[in-house]
Amino acid sequence: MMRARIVVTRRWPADVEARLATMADVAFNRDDRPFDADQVTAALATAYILLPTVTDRIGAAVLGTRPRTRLIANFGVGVNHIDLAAAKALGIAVSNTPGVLTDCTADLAMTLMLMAARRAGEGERHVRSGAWVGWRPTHMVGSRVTGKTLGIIGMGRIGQAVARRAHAGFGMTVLYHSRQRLDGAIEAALGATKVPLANLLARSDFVSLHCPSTPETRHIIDAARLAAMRPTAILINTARGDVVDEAALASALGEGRIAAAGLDVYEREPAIEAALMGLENVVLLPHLGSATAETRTAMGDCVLDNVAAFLAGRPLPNPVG
Ligand code: 8YV
Repeated sequence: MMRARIVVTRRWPADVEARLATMADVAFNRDDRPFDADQVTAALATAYILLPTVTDRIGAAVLGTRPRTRLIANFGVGVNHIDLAAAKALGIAVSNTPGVLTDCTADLAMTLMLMAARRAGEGERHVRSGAWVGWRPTHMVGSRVTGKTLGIIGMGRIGQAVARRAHAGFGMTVLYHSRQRLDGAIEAALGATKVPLANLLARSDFVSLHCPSTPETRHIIDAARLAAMRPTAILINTARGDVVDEAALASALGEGRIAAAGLDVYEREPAIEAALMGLENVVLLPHLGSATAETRTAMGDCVLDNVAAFLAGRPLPNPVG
């Protein structure tokens, strides 16, 4: 019997790759080099199922080549790199991996908040440079996190997980901006209040982004919204790079119009706005939100669940679009 052909675009945890290999005829990407547009097109032409990640651009151009692929099961929750409308028009199903990376991404948002407020990256660079001459009362003074006000933009699973940590662990006041209002009991448990975006920006000591990247959220933090933030405020982005106007952020940080930022994602990954690279008041991480051994295995297993359901003709556990 012919087994379904599956193409995996990047290396995955070895145990998950081994499980996948028992399910179908799989082409793995052993050297882990990112696919270019031609390779994505070729994969779509031959694979019954494609297993991509955020590093693959599956836009209208490659989908316009009339692919043989019937399922795109994404390794990751964000699907802004896939043209969902074009896939739908071609009858290609799409799935993602929600839920399994919520806690790790929320942990990383807290990491960035603490690092940016307490100048941890700058401090580490200082020690390693050999410039540290010892303790003094005025050295590398940051700002307190405990008890401050956190504004969350996008109050889905990850936004709520950040709110839980901030409220229960750090006694923070939580404001949020979201399309939908949370259930009153959830709001009470998280100590969270829904407010208009302008109000959130004016009141928050920390602003953390947890919305998906869509045409509506693109540059939701732009020059005007940065100007509406407090001069002492800190911006955190673990969502997608293009929800922030990176050039405007670099100007605001460089001119001290906001105090600091912590970024895990960028508009043109892996490229980063040159002006950000020289600034001490920004923490720059290489898209580590879901990067724990436990979560990467869980993400892989979640993709496999969707593949197994598809091959068995059952509904996808995590359909998108
Ligand atoms: C993933 C992410 O590692 O799942 C997401 O949306 O941003 C990351 O945590 C990456 O996207 C894998 O495709």
